[in-house]
Amino acid sequence: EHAFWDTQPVPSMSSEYGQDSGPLDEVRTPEEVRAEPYALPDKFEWCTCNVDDEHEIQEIYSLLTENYVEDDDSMFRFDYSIHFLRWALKPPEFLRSWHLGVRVQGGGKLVGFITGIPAHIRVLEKSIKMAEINFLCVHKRLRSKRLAPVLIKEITRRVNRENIWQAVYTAGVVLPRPISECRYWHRSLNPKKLIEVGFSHLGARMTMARTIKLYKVPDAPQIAGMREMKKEDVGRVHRLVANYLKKFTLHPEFTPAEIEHWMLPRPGVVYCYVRENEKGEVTDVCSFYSLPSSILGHPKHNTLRAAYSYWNVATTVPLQDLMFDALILARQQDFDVFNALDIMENESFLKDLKFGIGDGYLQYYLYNWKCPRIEPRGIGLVLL
Ligand code: MYA
Ligand code: JJ1
Repeated sequence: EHAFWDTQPVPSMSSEYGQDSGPLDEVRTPEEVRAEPYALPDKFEWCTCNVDDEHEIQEIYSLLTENYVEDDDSMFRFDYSIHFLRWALKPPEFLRSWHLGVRVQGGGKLVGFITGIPAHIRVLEKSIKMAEINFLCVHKRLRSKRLAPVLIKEITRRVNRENIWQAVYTAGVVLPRPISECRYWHRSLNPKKLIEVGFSHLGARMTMARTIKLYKVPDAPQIAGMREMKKEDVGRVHRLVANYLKKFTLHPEFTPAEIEHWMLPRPGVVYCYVRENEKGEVTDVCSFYSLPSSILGHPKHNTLRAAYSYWNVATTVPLQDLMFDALILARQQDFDVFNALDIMENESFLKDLKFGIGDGYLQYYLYNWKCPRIEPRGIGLVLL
């Protein structure tokens, strides 16, 4: 059933979710990890990608734009921008050797990719230095040739050489074995376009005019004092976010440098707004990132502009009011849809703010760590 995953330190699908936590593998030291890269099939070679190199980032962008994640009906494919990829792959303390590519031998075409970035992750009562694994991709023409297991083993080796033994990752597919199964919800901001491209459908007994009215939002934020986050806010946003995330069973533990990296606004990449009160205190923060999708084979529209809910903390207003402003700000920035998972406290606003449930799932996984199942509301981690 799972020729590869059955060899890995992950619980099997048939095992029970227990109450105990801890590593699944024998504890080792970096010196015990093989020093040589895993063997690739003939005609392929490993490369370490330099995302600062214009040509190399363009190759990564093309591989992903043409071959990365699609929805179940192959109508949309993620189209991470070059600026986004650099942001996602260069947080504080990132390692170049964890930006792993597979090329056709002789420095040829990039046909495979996988990445890791370092993060401190707390799960239940334990804080663990982990790798966050993302952007696993094999070119469509090379699918089902067992290249993915080699990419996963080689990134594991490179992570282990740094004395890191656990990883966290998400996927749309079910593998051995999810710690949590989450759902995507979608809030239409541009319903006419969403319907035209087949992202959503006109509801029963609904006209286009009624639908547009249903999803209309004000032109400007409704909460007094909302403004873009700036560099001087980093310390205060760090305290707000780091303290808030503690309430979730699974969450990252951010340093101020990481908050600056992940939350300071970057045009076209990440958007972050704070509420500053009369006393000059930052009391609330909301953020979202830009992840467009290519619209496959549509005569009129090429790109779906999607905003994804990121880190949100409300202390002086209901979370629902803060997220209503997030919708308004996303509409201002010309996004077509605002997406959120049913994680953290999102269930408290999804229905009232007219989000509808999507057809996509997001499974959360830990590598080499056994732990109890976690409900979506216990997940305090968003991976890009
Ligand atoms: S999730 C996004 C994944 N990418 C895509 O979905 C993009 C489009 N698809 C593709 O590019 C390919 O279909 C991929 C598989 C590359 C996904 N995660 O080479 P194969 C298993 C893990 O013949 P291909 C993200 O980026 C599959 O069950 N395993 O298949 C997080 C089978 O194993 P088994 C997956 O279709 C990634 C084997 O691969 C996934 O040509 C986290 C078949 O290999 C998947 N999404 O290529 C990776 N899909 O026989 C794990 C299929 O056992 C990280 N498979 O069922 C683990 C932690 C590592 C670091 C540890 C450090 C301590
Ligand atoms: O975007 C997704 N689904 C959309 C489009 C569905 C098109 C047909 N398959 C969807 N639309 C309905 C929205 C509607 C809006 C008005 C109110 C009612 C609802 O459901 C889905 C998520 O739902 N996206 C995907 O399937 C993409 C892949 C998701 C897995 C991502 C894995 C990433 C791994 C990276 O680590």
